[in-house]
Amino acid sequence: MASRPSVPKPPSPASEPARLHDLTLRRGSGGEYHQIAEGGAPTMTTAQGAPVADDQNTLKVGQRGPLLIEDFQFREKLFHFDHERIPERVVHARGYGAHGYFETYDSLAQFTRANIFQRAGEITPAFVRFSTVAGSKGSMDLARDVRGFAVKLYTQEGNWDLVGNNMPVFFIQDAIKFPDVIHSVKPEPDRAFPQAQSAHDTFWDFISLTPESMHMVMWVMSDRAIPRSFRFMEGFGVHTFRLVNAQDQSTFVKFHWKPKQGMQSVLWNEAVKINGADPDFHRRDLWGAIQAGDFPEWELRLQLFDQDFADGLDFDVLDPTKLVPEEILPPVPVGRLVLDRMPDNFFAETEQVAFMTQNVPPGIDFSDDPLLQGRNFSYLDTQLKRLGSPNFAQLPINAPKCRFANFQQDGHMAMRNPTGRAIYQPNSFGIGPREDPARGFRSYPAQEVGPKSRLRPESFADHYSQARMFFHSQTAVEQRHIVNALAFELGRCEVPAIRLRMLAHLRSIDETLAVAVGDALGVSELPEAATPAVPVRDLPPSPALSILQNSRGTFAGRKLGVLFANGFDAALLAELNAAMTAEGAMVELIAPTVGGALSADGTQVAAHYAVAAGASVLFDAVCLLMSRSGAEALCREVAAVDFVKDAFVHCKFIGFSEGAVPLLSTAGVLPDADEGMVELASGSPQGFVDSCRRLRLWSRELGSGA
Ligand code: HDE
Repeated sequence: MASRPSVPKPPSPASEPARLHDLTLRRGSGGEYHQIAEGGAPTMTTAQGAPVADDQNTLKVGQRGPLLIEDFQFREKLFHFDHERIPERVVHARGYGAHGYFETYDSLAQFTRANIFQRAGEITPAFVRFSTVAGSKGSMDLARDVRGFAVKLYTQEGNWDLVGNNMPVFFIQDAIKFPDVIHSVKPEPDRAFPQAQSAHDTFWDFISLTPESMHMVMWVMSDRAIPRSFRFMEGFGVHTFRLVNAQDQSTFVKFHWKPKQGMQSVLWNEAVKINGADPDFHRRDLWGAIQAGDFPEWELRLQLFDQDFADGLDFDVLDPTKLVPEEILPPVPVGRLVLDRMPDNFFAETEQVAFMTQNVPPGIDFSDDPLLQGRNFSYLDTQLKRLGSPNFAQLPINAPKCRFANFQQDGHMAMRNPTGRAIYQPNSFGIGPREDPARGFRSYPAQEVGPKSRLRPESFADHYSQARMFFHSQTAVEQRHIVNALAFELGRCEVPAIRLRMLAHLRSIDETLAVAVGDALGVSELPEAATPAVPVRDLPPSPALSILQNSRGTFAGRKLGVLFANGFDAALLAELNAAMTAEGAMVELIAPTVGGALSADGTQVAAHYAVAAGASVLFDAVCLLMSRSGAEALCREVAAVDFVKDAFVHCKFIGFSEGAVPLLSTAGVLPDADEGMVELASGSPQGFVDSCRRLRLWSRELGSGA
């Protein structure tokens, strides 16, 4: 008698629900769900689980067609492909995320009952997405733009999303202006360009008609808008929030993320070239660092204050175009965020993650900042559009990691419906979750009175004093970059009246700034200064706002690019590599071809890049190791000459062996031009590493007029 075919066993109820890809990839060891093809790979199936015999050819009549509509396998495959795209985010479309954790230093129970801040050493899983704002999903990483810094903390009392930026202020004071500022910066609708750029008429038209944006514009024209890496930028919650403790007492709070790696930006000329050499520069950097085990880390610091402190300030803490200088109120470290794992799948995690400002756990609450209040509407709304179903919170990347229970049911793609007969409260069946007044979220009972109105508070009226403070807080090098950025951006505006309107604002911020930008634009006569609504005040500079005044004096986390050619000193290369590794830096090798080059002692060393693909803009410092004849051969390669020229003009430290001098000469760089040129010989690399800790030799830029 023929034996009965074995029947696949159903999954045990305790196991995770069987998903298509689990069936194929994870539950294969039991053998219940699918056959294993020859070679041990799981058998390909349709989405319905039918094994696929031929994935190379459609079902046809004869050999040459026509196709048959009964080919369900082909139709399913194309149907799914046709629907792969979802709408990109209307802002912050281009982003990159990573997993990690937050570690609480000490209990903050005095200020908040938020579960995440109750116990020293508490570890909370986190997901962070960095982004640019204006560009679409496929735009380049080094656009001059604000960077999003969105953190999802999966706390034991619900997800807390701190949806911040790498700048502590914003363009507008009221959420009703958000579509306007974004429409102005996005590609102009009639011509559909420029992509991922603020350097065009509509952006500057809007800005020049919106004095409240002046402070933010100074940030966006500064080097903060062209960071070297996501790893080297600060993050800010921007708005004033509240912490609320168990006694329902409120403390105002501003959130700051401080990178352990220090801050660093690139030059504009470099950014433009990076966008060509590697449009994914920031993505690749985060990916590379995490894969190499060099986990980026930020410290969370809080500025905590009460109403009396707020009343004593000369601006309104509800105004998102203002910051509280760290010198007035130093932020207190309360924990650290570490990113240590890349997503398994970009779409499932980074693309489908849904950040929402309204995701706050008990103990964290909102202030009346009108921008924040508006955001609390927008983020939920946008998720429905983008993810297509009210069940987006059931996606693994969005689902809380604590227990959750409610009576929400059905809708597209419902994967987790309530069980039992009664899905309402109150019910007398004793079914389902109940409220918990003691543990549950209670809004801070702020007293709110006043007539309904559409008014901007008078306390929001000073648009220039902090813009001026920001400019005065920068070093001469950084101020010069701001001037150059404004001249570049306004120079790309075609309407002269827009340039002049901006110059009028700049005069109200700082006269020397306006004159420098006016000169760079070739404007012979500056317009009258804009008339501020309230007198501009001369605030003390805040050194915390400068990148260069806060250098950490380390090359850790940075990258050295070594251009080497035949006849190089292999021992010197090994020493450099060892010294850089000890510093916590990475070394990548560039040679005439990826095949590498032959050392003086006859060893062939392979390269990471051919010189045409390994531009020096991709590195923080460079070395040139080669014999004279190796250098002479490279002198004929434009990419090799540009490598040296760019590294010099971008103020990078350049280590070189004596043999590289012909290449330096062809690039127009004197071997003893300045202290940034370091001749290397075997036994000497540590001195070069020490120099690299300064990151850039800025005096070179001022000297060269670059
Ligand atoms: Fe956003 N913002 N925003 N924003 N924002 C979005 O939500 C919005 C603002 C920020 O990586 C959208 O899921 C309004 C300030 C980040 O997924 C949308 C206003 C700050 C991200 C939205 C602001 C931010 C977003 C689009 C003015 C810094 C990316 C996609 C009232 C504190 C999050 C989405 C991610 C994304 C609305 C202003 C940061 C449309 C209405 C201020 C980092 O909901």
